[in-house]
Amino acid sequence: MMNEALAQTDPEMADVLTRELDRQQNTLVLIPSENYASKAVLLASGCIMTNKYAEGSPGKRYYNGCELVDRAESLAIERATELFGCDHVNVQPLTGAVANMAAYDALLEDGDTILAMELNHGGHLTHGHPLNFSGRWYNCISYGVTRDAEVIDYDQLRSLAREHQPKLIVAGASAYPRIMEFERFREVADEVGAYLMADIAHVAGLIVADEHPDPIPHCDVVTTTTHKTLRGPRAAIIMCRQEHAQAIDRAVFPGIQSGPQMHVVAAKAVAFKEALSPDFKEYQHQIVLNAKAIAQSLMDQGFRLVSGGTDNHLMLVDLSDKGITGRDAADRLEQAGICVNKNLVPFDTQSPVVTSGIRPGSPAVTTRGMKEPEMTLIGELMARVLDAGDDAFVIAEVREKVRELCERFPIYTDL
Ligand code: DSN
Repeated sequence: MMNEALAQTDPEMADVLTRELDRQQNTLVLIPSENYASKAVLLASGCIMTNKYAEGSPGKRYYNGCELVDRAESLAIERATELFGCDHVNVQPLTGAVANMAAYDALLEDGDTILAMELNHGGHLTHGHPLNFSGRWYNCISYGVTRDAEVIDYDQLRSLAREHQPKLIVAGASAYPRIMEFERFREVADEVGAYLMADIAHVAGLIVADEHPDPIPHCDVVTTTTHKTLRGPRAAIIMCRQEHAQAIDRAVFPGIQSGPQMHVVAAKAVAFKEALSPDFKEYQHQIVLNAKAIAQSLMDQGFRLVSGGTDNHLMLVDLSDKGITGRDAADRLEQAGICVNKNLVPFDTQSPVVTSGIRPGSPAVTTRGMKEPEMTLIGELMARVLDAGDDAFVIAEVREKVRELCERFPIYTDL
């Protein structure tokens, strides 16, 4: 990766990348939307196809010289179709936000009503936040979680759907530690004649490994990023029923995007091949076991977890009774070499830049080969830091233990 050409052309950037490699190698990454892509995926992401324009789709391009990018995109399509069992897939979206934009554009007119999960309760910016295109272009109504059990309030979902008659219901979250019951969403959608879309960006890997319920049989459209539990390149795809295929493809191009990033499409194909392997199933199973082990360890140390635990790859730690905000907790953990993100918890009284919680997850540390004993230790180390106040000695001591742990489970040793 850090080859001579880069070092000669741009030593400053070569140095930045060397240091970022060192950071990733020597940090415990617990951000649940991050992962370590394989060397094969990294190689494809930086491949020769970065040079090629390829508007259109395989066999129907606006540029010549597309024979081999056609093959790359066809491989991505064939493998995604097999992996998810979908009717149709568009593998060109650059990001999850663009995939959601294209899905809405294919199904809706401006001003139509969308019913989606509240950001403060675990939803996503593209699910109707007033500052996002979704909240500005559509009439967005939000459902959330119950106050007591902190799980999706399906009664509220139904009554909001009856009241507002949405054209689209979105099932999906970026900070929800429990499973999504897509069948129940479908029942509500059918009752009010709405389309149903699932945004499975976080749990896509779990779904293909049967560690989470499958949305495909229940949904008109399913979007996902490819770099979280799926462990591919930083990008997205859109899957849909055949009846929506043409509208989805047109929404992606020429509706929103022009030239697709064919090097990233090639990397998606590689990631889908990896995800079709039996090893990937085992990896996803271990992600869930590991998340449960971190959750148990934190609860054993006296931390409150939203909904009392996790069924998937992440958990929300509510710090409101600990005298520390999510922002300060994440900053303090980073000093000790543990990288998490601050996160709103349901009914949070803090702002999104401060928050009362953090959102640890297990995908990246599981990629390193760590199992339950290491997860228990990670929970203990987190608790030591969070309970330590500004005690620099404790933070330095934990930093050393984190370094030892990272050295025992190395990554990218030959980059
Ligand atoms: N930023 C992603 C996450 O961390 O969940 C969502 O876009």
